[in-house]
Amino acid sequence: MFEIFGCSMHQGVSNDGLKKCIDTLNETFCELNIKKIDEGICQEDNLPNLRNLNGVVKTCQKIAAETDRIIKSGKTPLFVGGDHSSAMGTVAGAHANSSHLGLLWIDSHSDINTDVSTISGNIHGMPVSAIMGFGNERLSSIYSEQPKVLPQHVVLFGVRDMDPLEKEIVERLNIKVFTYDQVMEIGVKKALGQAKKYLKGIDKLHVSFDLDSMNPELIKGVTVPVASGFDAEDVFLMFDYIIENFKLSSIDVVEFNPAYDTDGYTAEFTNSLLQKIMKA
Ligand SMILES: [Mn+2]
Repeated sequence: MFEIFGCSMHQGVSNDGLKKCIDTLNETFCELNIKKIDEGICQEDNLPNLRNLNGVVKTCQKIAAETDRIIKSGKTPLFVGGDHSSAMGTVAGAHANSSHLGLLWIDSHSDINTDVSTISGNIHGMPVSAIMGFGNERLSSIYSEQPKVLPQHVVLFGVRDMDPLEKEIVERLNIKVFTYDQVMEIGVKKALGQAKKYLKGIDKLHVSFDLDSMNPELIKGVTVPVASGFDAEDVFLMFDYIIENFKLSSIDVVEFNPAYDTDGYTAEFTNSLLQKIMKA
């Protein structure tokens, strides 16, 4: 059984539109009733390569504690966000309850920058490195000092935009990548079947779904859109397969930005995806 909660995290990309993501969903779809965790706001050191570091760390600690609590109560956390830096919190909470946690990162970006490779300084581009124990120590030691997921237990799924330095990190760590084109060529189900085989060493899976993995012509309410991407049918198929075939630890559905959701479809889609997961 899933327990839904969320955070309108925006400090990982400094975009004010994200601040309203949970309120917008709760007001538009009362039945969702997403329990809201407030962002932790801190005095900042104003590091250009780690923007809002203190606030991001403080917020992720809160998200991790709530994720941990939900799992220990026997339920499966379903987290709604907010910028993708929040996944450092959910994955840390999941790691506290799993000895070989796997990570399926469904995203148009690889989000694997570090404080050294970053161009923007936005922490929402760094969670995958931090989760594996690389990059800034404050980020990699959220909730526990241990790495949360081993590089060989990470799958990047649907990627179509990687910075050159991110490519270097992916190659150096030998991270498994399914680009969007590869997924479309072999089909969503077959690609996930290969991912499952690849992840044979894990005990539980954390799924982190970024709405920008989808086509921005359809899903306009995201902060960093990339041309092309999954449609609604692809994503529903994906979650059918995931729920049926993996032992799930926890799920994120993130990066809903109401400020860019000009036709309201991104909110509507997010609601139907969350409803579908909760009914599973
Ligand atoms: Mn992302």
